[in-house]
Amino acid sequence: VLDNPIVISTWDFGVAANAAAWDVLKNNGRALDAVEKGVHVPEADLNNQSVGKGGFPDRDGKVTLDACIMDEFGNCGSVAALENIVHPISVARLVMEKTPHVMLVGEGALKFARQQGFKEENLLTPKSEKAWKEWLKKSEYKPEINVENKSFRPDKLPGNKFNHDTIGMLAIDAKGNLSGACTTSGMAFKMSGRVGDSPIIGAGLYVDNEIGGATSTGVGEEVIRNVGSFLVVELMRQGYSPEDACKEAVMRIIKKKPEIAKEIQVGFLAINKQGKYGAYAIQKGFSFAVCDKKDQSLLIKGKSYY
Ligand code: SD4
Repeated sequence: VLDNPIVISTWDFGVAANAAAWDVLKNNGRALDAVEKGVHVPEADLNNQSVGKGGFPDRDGKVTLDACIMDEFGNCGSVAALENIVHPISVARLVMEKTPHVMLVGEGALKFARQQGFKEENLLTPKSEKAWKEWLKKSEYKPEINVENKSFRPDKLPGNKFNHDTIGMLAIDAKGNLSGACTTSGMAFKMSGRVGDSPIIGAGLYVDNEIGGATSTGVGEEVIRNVGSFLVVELMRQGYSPEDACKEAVMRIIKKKPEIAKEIQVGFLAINKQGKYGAYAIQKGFSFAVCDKKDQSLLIKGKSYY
C-alpha cells in the first residue's frame, strides 16, 4: 500500500485537471474515478481548443473526439470519432463497464452514448469555427510544434499552422492502484475519419497495475507506429526509470524517421508503481503537471531531445 496518492498529467492545463482528480484521491477515492473527473476539466473548457468542447474540428468542420480509459484490473474502454458529446472519457468508461467491447467509433459510439443518457450538443464554438474557416483558405496541413503553449489567435498566426494537444492523465490512489485516461479532439483540421493514438490502448495510454502507466501527446501517427505507451510500460518492467523509458520510446521514433521527427512533437509521460514519474519529448516545450500531498500544483518542464 502506497498511501501516497499522486496524479500526473500532460501540459499546463494538467494543473487544473489534477486538482479535480485530487479531490477524489484525497478522500481515498479510486484512481479510475480520479482520472475521469480530472480530464472532465479540459474536456469542458471552451478555451482549450484541443480537447472536448471547443476543440478544433476536422477538415469538414466537425469536432470529433477520441478518448480512452484503463483501470487497475487491465479493463479498458475507448471511443473514437465521437461527435456531439462533451465528455467522451465518460462514454469510454461505460464502454468498458457496460459492453463486452473495448472500442466504439463514430455513429455506433454516439448511439451508445445516447442510450446511456448523454445529452448531445454542438461542440463547434464560434472561435474554433472561425479558425477552421481561416484554415480553409489555404488548407495547409502542418502541425506547429507546441502551439498549445501560445494563446491562440487565428488572426495573429502566420499562415495557418494550428496544432493539437491532448490530456493524458495517470493516477495512483491510496490503495496503490493505478488508472489512466486520455482524451482529445485530435489534430486540428485532420482528415475526416482520422483517428490518432489517444483512444488506442497501448498507443496513447497504457496501464499495468504491477508496473506503472504511460500516456502520450503529439503527432499520434508516430505513437501508433511505435505502440508508444505500451513500449514505455514494458521498458519500465525491464527496469528503466519512467524518464528513461519515455526517452527510449522517443528515440525509437527519432531513429526510424529522423527527418520527420525534427519537425514534429511527440511526448511521453509515465509513472511507475512506486510513484516515481518522468517524461521525455522530441521537442522542447512539453510540460506536465504533478499533484500529490506535498505539491498541489507542480508544473514541470519535460526533458527533450532537441
Ligand atoms: C492525436 N495525440 O490525435 C493526439 C493529439 C495530441 O498534442 O496529443 N496533440 O494525434
